[in-house]
Amino acid sequence: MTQHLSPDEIRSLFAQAMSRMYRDEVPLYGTLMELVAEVNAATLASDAALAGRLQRSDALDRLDEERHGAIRVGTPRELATLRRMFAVMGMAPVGYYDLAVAGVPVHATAFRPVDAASLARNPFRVFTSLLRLELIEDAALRAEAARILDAREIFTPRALALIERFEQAGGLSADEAAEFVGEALETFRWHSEATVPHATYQALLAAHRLVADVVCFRGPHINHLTPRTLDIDAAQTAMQARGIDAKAVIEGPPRRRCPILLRQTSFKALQEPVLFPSGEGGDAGTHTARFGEIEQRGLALTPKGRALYDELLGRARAVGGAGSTGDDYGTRLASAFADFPDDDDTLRREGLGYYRYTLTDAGRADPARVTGSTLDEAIASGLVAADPVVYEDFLPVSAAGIFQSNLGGGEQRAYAAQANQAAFEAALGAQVHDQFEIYAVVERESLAALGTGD
Ligand code: OOG
Ligand code: NI
Repeated sequence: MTQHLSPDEIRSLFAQAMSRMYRDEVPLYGTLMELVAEVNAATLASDAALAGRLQRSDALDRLDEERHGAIRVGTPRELATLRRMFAVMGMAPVGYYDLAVAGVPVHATAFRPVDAASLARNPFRVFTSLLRLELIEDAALRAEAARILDAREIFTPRALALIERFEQAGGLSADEAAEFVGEALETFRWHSEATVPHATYQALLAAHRLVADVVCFRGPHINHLTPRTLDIDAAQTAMQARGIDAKAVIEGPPRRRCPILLRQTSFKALQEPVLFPSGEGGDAGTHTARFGEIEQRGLALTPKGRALYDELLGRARAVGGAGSTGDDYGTRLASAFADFPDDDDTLRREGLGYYRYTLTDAGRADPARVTGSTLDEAIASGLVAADPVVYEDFLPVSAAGIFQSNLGGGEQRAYAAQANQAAFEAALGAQVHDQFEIYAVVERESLAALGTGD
């Protein structure tokens, strides 16, 4: 019997290979990685409590490896095959994100590891959007886009063969895995030659800039890779100090003592040279799609906490109808979020966030006292530590902000279309996991392992 490499191992190899490729393609991403590593080292050195918490929740070792990427595909077949490709790397679709409400004609999911051990090993995630062709108004253009997409193949024959091999054999050997990583990478590579004449590109660009990005190239080039910082405000300042053209506003919640969910900022997409296959020797132009992003992750919220987050964010964005723009946005955001508790004890006891419980040294030394205490008593007397479960997913409003700031145009539009999770799952060929259930399991299992009296 051949030894199979674990999907976690394959994911790590793939994430490393992807990071190397993107650093070569977009050198500014390398700069961003250096900057984030410096900020993280400084933050850890000055915050022993944070370092201890990350250590307890297995998050310290993974920190330098941690990042997410994003791609956009055009057809159900492409999405369904990606699902099978990501399964080789232990990544499953989690969550449904409707971006049409925010004026971007896609819906999406995040492929990521699901169980705690795999997340601790390497939480690499890929935000994956599917174009909603039906939202292109012009019927002739819509048909042309569909024809172009149907004619392309974004996977190498060898990648497809190795996916089948994985499905049949239940795994890949180390050699097969290495080959798979190289072949899979081809799907995410940038191609500076468009597959359509400049005029077609322009027509699709006019329908929506994102449509041109999805339809006019050989594959769904990775459009950003995002390292995780422990202090996004410091990283944002460092970005500006290095003259990087950062987005004006950090998406997500304001700075808090107890970070919640996800805060993100990015540098603007680059204008890159593209050759269009028209006339003799092609026709030179540019395309704007690829950028860099950094993020800070915090507490995963329960449905109750998330509802409060959505309400407060809505309040901050509604004032003056300015969305996340406008000079006073930071002030509006901070004042709206004054109503969100900002200490772990309250967040935990009000059921706003998920926590992972572990015995402290004192707790391990005195099991009888643990058994004789309720959870709250055990925490109060230092027998049990409650650490925030880290949010591993994305936020639709933030994602829309990231999309908008990186499409290279100032356009704002809205689609009347409804969210359509059923259509997305039909295209995917599977149902997406419910993120809340995943966090709840982590919390429940940690509680069960504790042995407190309640
Ligand atoms: C995806 C944007 C969403 C995030 O971090 O919220 C995203 C895209 O631009 O394709 O990556
Ligand atoms: Ni992103």
